[in-house]
Amino acid sequence: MTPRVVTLAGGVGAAKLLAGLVRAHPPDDLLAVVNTADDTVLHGLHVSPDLDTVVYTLAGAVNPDTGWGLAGETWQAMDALDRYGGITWFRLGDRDLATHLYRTHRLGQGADLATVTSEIAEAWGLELGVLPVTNDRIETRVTTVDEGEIGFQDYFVRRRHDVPVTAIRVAGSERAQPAPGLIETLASAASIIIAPSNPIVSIGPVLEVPGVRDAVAARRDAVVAVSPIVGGAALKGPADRLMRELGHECSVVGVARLYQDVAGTLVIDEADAHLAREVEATGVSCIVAPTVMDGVESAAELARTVLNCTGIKGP
Ligand code: FO1
Repeated sequence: MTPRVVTLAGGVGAAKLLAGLVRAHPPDDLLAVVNTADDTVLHGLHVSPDLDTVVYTLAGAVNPDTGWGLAGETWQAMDALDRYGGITWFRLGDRDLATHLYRTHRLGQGADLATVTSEIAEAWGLELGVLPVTNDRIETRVTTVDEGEIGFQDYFVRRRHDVPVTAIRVAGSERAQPAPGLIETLASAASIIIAPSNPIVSIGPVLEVPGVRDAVAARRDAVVAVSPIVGGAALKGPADRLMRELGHECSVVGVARLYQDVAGTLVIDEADAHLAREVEATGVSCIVAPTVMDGVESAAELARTVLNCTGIKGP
């Protein structure tokens, strides 16, 4: 059955909202379309951080302190790698490694990323659909003031996203194909949610896959975005700094401007209630609601708010 509620997702913020959505709506009617431009190849292994954050979070297995990787992890492989001076700044836990070993093995057998992702999601007992936005390799490349253009994980992890950025591009996006069935699913969706992920490096690459932005824009009245910016700041990660460094206003109004062609409604936190009229002035309807998810109950509450915006009544 084609899922009626489609969520465009990045990593941690999206995973939290999805954990609420599966409590507010039948999971088999939900599809998460996930950014893969954070993906990287390390130690010859294909790592898909946003896909894994979504799967691990919805499986209740994610490291709750970081929002990525597995809870209760051990680091024997990383410690052993230090002996050789191998790459250990990107922390791959011993059980997390199994995911990358399996994914790399299956891709090597010729399976596409969507197939492998559904195998991994099913192995973790997930009922909702988890789909990479494309099976093709796309890669966020970040131009920093001191190193020039580097990979996303070099920026985000090795440099701790603590270096000014002058440009962002998604290598490979121009020739990437949307994942099989994605365009049709967007066309027939009752509700499309843009999760509170980084608009520049998480949602941006999803929309940049040819055909996706137009397919979402065509359904603008059914599209509800949740602002990842609260009180002028990101709750986690560099979204606020990246918006400023790339010339966008770092506020819910700036988010509305980024999404105004694809989202008919933007949900903002009560902390930004005073900006609701300015959001509406961009042509995007504005809903004020608690958007800070400090647990699955608040996430489910936000999910119900979002679903109600598009006329989908929860069970
Ligand atoms: N983020 C970090 O800040 N440090 C890490 O060592 C790290 C390792 C890592 C391993 C697997 C994985 O799936 C994600 C990992 N992340 C790490 C998060 C990753 O950088 C994500 O891309 C960000 O969370 C942005 O989505």
